[in-house]
Amino acid sequence: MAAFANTPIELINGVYGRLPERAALGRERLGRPLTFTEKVLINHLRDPRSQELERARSYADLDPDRVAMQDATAQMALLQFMTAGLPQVAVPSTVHCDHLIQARDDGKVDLLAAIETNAEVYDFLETVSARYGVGFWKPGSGIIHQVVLEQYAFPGGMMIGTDSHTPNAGGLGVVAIGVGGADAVDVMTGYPFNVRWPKVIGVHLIGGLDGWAAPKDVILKVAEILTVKGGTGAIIEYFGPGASSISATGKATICNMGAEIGATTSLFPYDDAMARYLKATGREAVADAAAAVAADLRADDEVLADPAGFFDQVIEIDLDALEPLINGPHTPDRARPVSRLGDEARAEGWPLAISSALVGSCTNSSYEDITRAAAIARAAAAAGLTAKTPLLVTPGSERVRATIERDGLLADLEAIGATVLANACGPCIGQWARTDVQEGDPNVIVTSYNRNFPKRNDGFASTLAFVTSPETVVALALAGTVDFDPRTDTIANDAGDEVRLEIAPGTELPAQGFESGESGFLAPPEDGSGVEVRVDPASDRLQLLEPFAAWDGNDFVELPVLVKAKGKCTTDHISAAGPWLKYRGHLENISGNLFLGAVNAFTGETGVGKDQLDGERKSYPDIARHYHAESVGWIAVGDENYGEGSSREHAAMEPRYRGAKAVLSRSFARIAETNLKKQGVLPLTFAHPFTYDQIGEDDRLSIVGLAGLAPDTPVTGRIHKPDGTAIEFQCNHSLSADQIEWFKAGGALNIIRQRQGV
Ligand code: MIC
Ligand code: SF4
Repeated sequence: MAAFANTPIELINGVYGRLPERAALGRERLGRPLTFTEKVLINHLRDPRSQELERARSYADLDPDRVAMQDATAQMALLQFMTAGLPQVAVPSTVHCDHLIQARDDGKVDLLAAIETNAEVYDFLETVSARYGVGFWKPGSGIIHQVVLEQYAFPGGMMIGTDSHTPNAGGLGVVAIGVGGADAVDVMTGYPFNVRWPKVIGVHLIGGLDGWAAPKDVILKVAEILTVKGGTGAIIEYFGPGASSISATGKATICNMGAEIGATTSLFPYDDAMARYLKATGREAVADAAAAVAADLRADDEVLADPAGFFDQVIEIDLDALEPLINGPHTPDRARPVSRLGDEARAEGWPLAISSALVGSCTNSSYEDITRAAAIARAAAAAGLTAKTPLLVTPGSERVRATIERDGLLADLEAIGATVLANACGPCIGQWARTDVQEGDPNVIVTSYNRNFPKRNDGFASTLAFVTSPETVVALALAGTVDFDPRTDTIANDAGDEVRLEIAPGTELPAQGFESGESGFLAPPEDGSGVEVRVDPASDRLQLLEPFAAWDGNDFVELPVLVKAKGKCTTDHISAAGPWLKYRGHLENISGNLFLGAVNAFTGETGVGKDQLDGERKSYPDIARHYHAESVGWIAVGDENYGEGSSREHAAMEPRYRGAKAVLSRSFARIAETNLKKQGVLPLTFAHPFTYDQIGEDDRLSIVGLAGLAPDTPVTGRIHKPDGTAIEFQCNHSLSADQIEWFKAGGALNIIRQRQGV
């Protein structure tokens, strides 16, 4: 498969060529007009005539146009692909090196250090990409989602990416879904992508953003309304006059953070803002091709006229009335207007002083974002202000970096004291060599990122992180305190004058066009079969994978509970990032972090439980290692929305590797649930949420009747108390008939291997 630095127009023409006919087929089959979401999905169905299309029930087989992988997840995805026996990937695919660069000094120095520290991993990713026909974006080229938006996304396209913020491309009208590596392997091996046919939530935007309100505030508001699990099983489709008033990159911000409400993805219909962005990024032909099928790159008129009749839920947001918001700490749906944070902080006993302010991440690092942030900085500097806290800025891509440098915007930010970091994830994923505070120091950071789970940015549980727009981050950095409303409050300069900050409309696109910066793309050779892929058996960062064993046909009987997690158990709690990112290609070593962040429901401790084999209290990874060595299977118990957050399949592969048989929870986040299924671990939800409360530390759990496991049929479990009594309970599962086969085979990859004859 040839891989290019952009999506060939022939591929796009192919998608558009069949779009009107497929949309007509969809209308005929469903007997009604279609949402935009449905048109894109129907246009990518493997079997559009007979695929069942019941929202929130049917599992659909889809053929995405491309696969994107970032370096921290690509390692496991490609290690799995290597065992599937294919000579080349079957669908255009790319790898993007963005997660492994640690922020320490500044962009240039940090990039060079990362190239040295991660040489083995980058070398593996580069050679494995060359070998199997995958395009490779070098470290420094940018964050996967910005690069995808600039180079590959096209309205009406469909893609999957091994990162939960893949929906960023919805800003250009793509159905872009975040997945675990095993899903990517399906598509790269020519099998369809299997996902539940979604519900569709419509968000009607009216009015226009003004003053300090930014696209980020739209999604912070939606997160407040829907909460971290309200989007589960749904695609969020934006529409209305307010939608077309937002730039393509602003739309991308909104779609990006749809991951925080559990949505399968989010998207906007095609409009002039998208056409302008396509043209500014050198894709005039794509804009022209899209214009020719524009009627099918949005919902049908009947849907727009009566949204409530066609969407499962409709939310209306008046952009004129939107106030700048700031969400946190610990969860991205805890919203309040920035004007109220000071009072809340006082009431909660949170520090008012800000210890660091950070602009960037895949969510908010576009040219327009930086123009708004830089304009505030420029006016503030002219009025004699500088930032009162460290201000760290990560450009989203090399293209954005080179352009903002040329246009003097970096200089504006530096003039108030900002440090420009590498074009990478950096502190957003704990790649932050922070020395100004230590564990235990209560401190507040404000970021324009998307997630704010405990320990995520700097590894410290005592850091409280709030997410907001880049412009509010800069304002708060200048004020140095969260007790500041940028719309009304003033800041004293050195001369003692009270300065009111100015907010100006951003510049959507650079007047002089984008600079390309240093090219970061490496195309694979036409024939990569001779390329040697290096994995040193002695490496502590990379390890070839062994297939997992098939299910032995037995019920799970009286298994210990490794962990019963209380409250949030995100993928950051299950498999932390930060310092652990270095083991993302080594299943055994990364299993050293298993459940280190989980809060023990029996004791309230973090990361520590009781080993049922020897009665000792140890860290969860140590207990799991012990059970594994003794071949004792085990079960994990979770609370609501288990596995929220990232797509990292390590959160499923590590338990699988260490002998987990099932995860029982009150509810699951979509990607985490699929990842467990893919790896052969049963995700089960309690039929009665109180069952969770009945499980004690020394209890054993059985799951019985597995030979009869069938779709839509509950499963029976038993809690065995130490006194010999037992409580029976019911669980539900969402496995389809095909997914039950994954379980029986010991994981979906084993089925691909069997079919490939390896
Ligand atoms: C994240 O934002 O949590 C990450 C790091 O980008 C993850 C992927 C990973 O863990 O590698 C995600 O969002 O999927
Ligand atoms: Fe990277 Fe952060 Fe975006 Fe994840 S959310 S892809 S870590 S910038």
